Amino acid sequence: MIAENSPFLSRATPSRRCFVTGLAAIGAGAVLNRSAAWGQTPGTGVAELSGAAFDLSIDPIPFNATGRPRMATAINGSVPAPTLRWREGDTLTLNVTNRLAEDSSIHWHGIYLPSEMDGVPGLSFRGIAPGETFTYRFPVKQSGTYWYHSHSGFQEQRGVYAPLVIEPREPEAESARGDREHVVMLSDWTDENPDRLFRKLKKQSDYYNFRQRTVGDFFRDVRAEVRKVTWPTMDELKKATLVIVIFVAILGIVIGLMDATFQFVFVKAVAKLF
Ligand SMILES: [Cu+2]
Repeated sequence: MIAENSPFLSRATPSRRCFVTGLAAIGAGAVLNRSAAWGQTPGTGVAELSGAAFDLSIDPIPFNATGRPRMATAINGSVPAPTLRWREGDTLTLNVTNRLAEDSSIHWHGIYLPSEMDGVPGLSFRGIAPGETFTYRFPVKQSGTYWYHSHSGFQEQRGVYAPLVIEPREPEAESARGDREHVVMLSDWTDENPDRLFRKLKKQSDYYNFRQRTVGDFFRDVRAEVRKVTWPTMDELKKATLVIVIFVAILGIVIGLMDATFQFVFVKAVAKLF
């Protein structure tokens, strides 16, 4: 348990003790992180959990990021999953319950821990079966900002990812502290089934590269083409006009529209202009 006045707790959850879990925390997180609300996906809160013991539940949830209702995969009802705040030196207990219809897992990205706690299925961990709760237990031997995510199927792409912030055991020097700390996590979302998306990319890696031209491309092309054009000289223009006039005159004689004498005078008059 962390003392109420510790810098760790006061920065993370000023109004409550540790072990904040469940949906209720999302509301609390949203209030505490009000300044970050502009970055949230509509309909989701920014949850933040801190302490040394966590109950995390992986569930499917209805999700609407684009106006088209879809299903996402959430932790404790949150997409992205709740930010976890740990403290260097603590030994953590993380109970992760899989409420999906398929295997799941949580991989603690970049964290030093025993291999069986790493959370990558197929190595020294078999994954978390549907309905099962797996307890991760390990000491925190580092500090810094990391992230955690599912390592099963495309659950990460569907929402099972979040930041991990580990406070150093020794408080930072006053001079190294900012006035306020913000956690920024960027991600993207597709309404398309990520399995299908991946299959398409495996078959054709440029499938989503539409090669659409832009207005900028058009003006670049125009500039390049104009540079290539060699404009005719005045002399060349005059000669071309004369050729056309003679051609029209001969055509006139051939089809009998004009009198031959008139033609001759006409052509001579035009030639004089040059
Ligand atoms: Cu990872």
